[in-house]
Amino acid sequence: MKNILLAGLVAFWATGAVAHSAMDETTPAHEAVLPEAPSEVVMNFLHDIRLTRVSMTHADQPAVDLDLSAYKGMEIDFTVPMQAMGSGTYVIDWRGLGADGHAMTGSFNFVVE
Ligand SMILES: [Cu+2]
Repeated sequence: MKNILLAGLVAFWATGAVAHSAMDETTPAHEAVLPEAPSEVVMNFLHDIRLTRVSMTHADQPAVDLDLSAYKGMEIDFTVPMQAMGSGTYVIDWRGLGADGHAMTGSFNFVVE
């Protein structure tokens, strides 16, 4: 009985997480091709979120965490400085918590020529 209840709860959480299509848009846009690397990334969400970690991977470099110290609480739009590292593909991975406590993660990428 306990296992059935647990399975039901896990299914509920999974469905809840999927129901949040959290990201509205990003700048640079996902899969954008840019002539120069930007100095910041902008992430616009559909609902307030507390970002807990944003990391950037450039080409073959190890991931580096971006500075979220300007944001302490729930926000809907984030502008996060990033260090330009030349041409190649940049992958931004983010994770955070929604207002109801659901963990959310996502990723977008762009290319600098
Ligand atoms: Cu939720």
